[in-house]
Amino acid sequence: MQTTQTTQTTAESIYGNERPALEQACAALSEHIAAIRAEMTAELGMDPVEHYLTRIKSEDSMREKCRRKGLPVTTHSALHIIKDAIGVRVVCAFVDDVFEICRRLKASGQYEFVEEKDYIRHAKPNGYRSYHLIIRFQNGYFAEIQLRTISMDTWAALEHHLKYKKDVGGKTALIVQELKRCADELASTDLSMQTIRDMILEQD
Ligand code: 0O2
Repeated sequence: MQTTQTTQTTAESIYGNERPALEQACAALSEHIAAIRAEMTAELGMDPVEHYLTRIKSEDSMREKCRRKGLPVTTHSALHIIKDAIGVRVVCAFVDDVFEICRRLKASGQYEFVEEKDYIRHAKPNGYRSYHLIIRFQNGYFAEIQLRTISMDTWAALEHHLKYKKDVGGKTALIVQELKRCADELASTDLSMQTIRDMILEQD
């Protein structure tokens, strides 16, 4: 075991004394996304972001994730092995804006891009769609950025809610199948909405 790792007691923060620095990194990322949003709003004549959220993963969720991954429940695991202590979710009206925000984040050269998961072009088998980026800040902290459309976000929220409803009896297979169908229909609507937006922009 590395000597730098400290075992946390439940009374201590799993983030140890690094929480203020973590919050600073989260705020800096949030400001960067706000700046990209402002740039694109000026260029497009409309705000590409419907809403966005930032969070530091809660103490309980982080501890639970360490255990689930078979990691010691330490500050080192939380900040340097698990990569979503900082989480940002950017929700756009149109799918092209998701990819454009992603492109601008990369072009900024401010972060190392550690991992990228395109669940938009390659949806999960259950229908989940979203674009995930894991970035590393210069100070070594990681953040997960999830970018998605309103439709994708609505589906994910509903699916998350249903996942924790325990008593679905023998209907599980039907629910899974119906959720997948809804995800595919929403994806098709996203494409139609994008086409309509493109037609409107061509008029300008
Ligand atoms: P929370 O509370 O949202 O942070 P890992 O992060 O390594 O444990 P994985 O599967 O490699 O897991 O990462 P992935 O696929 O990038 O997913 C990470 C996050 O995406 C999840 O975070 C969810 O927020 C979201 N997500 C992924 N798949 C689904 C899905 O099928 N349905 C919904 N509703 N959300 C999903 P956490 O840590 O689970 O939770």
